[in-house]
Amino acid sequence: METRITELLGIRYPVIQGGMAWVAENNLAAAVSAAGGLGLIGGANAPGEAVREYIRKVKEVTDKPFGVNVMLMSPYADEVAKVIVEEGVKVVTTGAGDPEKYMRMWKEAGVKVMPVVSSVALARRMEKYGADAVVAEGMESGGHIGEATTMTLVPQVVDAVSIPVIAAGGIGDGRGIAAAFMLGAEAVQMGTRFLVAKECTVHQNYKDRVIKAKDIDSTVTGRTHGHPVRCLRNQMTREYLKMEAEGKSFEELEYMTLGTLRRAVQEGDVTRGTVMAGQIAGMVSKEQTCQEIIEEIVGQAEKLLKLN
Ligand code: TUI
Repeated sequence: METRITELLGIRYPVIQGGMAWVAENNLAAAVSAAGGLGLIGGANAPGEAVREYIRKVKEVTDKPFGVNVMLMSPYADEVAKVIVEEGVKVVTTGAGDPEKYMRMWKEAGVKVMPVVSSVALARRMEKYGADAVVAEGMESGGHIGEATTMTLVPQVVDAVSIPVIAAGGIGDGRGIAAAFMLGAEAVQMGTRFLVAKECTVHQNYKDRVIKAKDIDSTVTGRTHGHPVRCLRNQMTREYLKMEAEGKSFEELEYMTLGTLRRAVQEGDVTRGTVMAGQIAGMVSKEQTCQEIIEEIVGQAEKLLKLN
């Protein structure tokens, strides 16, 4: 399954791990990279020095390529963007915004830049600014999402740009990879399937909730305020959606969700915490190592694509 992406990044398999906030720390990133994919450290809302520590820990255990995801709504995005250059990180992905202001600095430092986009317009703009690839993410994904589905977004982005496209959102096994390749993608990014990886240090309650989830167990909060976030239904989402329907302000709703992702990820409060996960949660049935996950899904995809 060699593509322009495996060549660009120097990885064995065209599988990239999502840079999930609070979840994608050094253990998961190192394990995905060691298994031949591209592991990502999720910068999320962490300060630059915390991300530096994660980067150093990954470097200690693997010499395989790995990357960092910069969450552009973070108050620390500037710091994290600089730490990436200082630490010689080879690959960066960005999310939840337009990374234009950092592109020159990263390109000059030789960092491969792969912004996550949820529209053709942003994909085009990213190509113009010198992006090496784009991750086209459909609204099947967990966390902060756009409007288009993966099935519709990926081929439209593929037609609009010449740089390689990585498909994300709703991909959980080899069938998803094969489908994404049929749409013109040259790699996939997966988050939810790696959430339950053995090396992923998210609280066991969070993993169990994902494993238990059915096809329609996720919902989207924040649509009315332009900050849609996909997460699994629980007491938290019910209260949020009720308040949203009552017309509560963005500030009030933001205040209500403050710290709730951390509460779910670290404390295992899957009732009142925010359990971000994608629509494929219903397909995730067991914990596996990153190597087992990657080898299983790549094997399935190769068979479907008749590559061996
Ligand atoms: O970034 C993500 N997913 C995320 S970030 C995140 S952290 C968070 N925590 C609490 C509340 C909210 C977020 C959790 N999940 N995915 C990549 C992604 N980026 N999806 C969509 C976009 C996106 C959306 C709009 C990228 C750019 C954009 O517009 C930028 C512009 O100026 O046009």
